[in-house]
Amino acid sequence: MGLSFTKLFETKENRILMLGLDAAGKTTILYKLKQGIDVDDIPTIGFNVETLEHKNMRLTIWDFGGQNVKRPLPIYYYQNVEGVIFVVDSNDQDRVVNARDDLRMLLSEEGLKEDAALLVFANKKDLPNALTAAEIADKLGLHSIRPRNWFIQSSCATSGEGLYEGLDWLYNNIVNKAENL
Ligand code: G3D
Ligand code: MG
Repeated sequence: MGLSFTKLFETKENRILMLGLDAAGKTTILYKLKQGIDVDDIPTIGFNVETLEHKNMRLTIWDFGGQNVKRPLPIYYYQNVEGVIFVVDSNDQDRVVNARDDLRMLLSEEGLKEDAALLVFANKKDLPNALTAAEIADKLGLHSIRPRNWFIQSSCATSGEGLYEGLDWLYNNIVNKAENL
């Protein structure tokens, strides 16, 4: 049973939303994962969308411009979303509180499935004032958002460090869910 579901799952397109404050590193993450190169000059006007393959899983990642979080996305963007990647600039200590507010708003979206996984990238860990992943988790209040599955991974989008660890977690989470159907 599990196996056949895995097979089904593997051919399925998994819809992932990537959100976070402006300049957190979303677009850098998307194109680092997509092409393995640094992209300095792809501005996000509206959104960027790319499909990537990770361990037989096809992820379609929607990267929305930071300011859009304040203006909720139309409900259809949340439908059939298997996972949300929320990107935080760990070095921007002043705005972690804004990130927390946006995350709360996002998680209360009616269109978002209860069991959609939440992966947080505590990004820009290379910068001198970067908070640790544990500190970011506390400031975002992640411990109080159960029962949703969440995971926080520190990352450096420019070097790519941590990005695949995060995707591995997302992969395991989505596969396990498909197997337990
Ligand atoms: P956004 O799409 O979330 O708005 P971007 O953010 O991906 O456009 O990134 C904003 C800026 O942060 C970019 O710098 C980008 O290179 C930088 N950045 C992204 N991730 C990291 C990281 O992990 N470490 C460091 N040091 N910088 C990062 P510019 O100068 O192009 O605005
Ligand atoms: Mg962007």
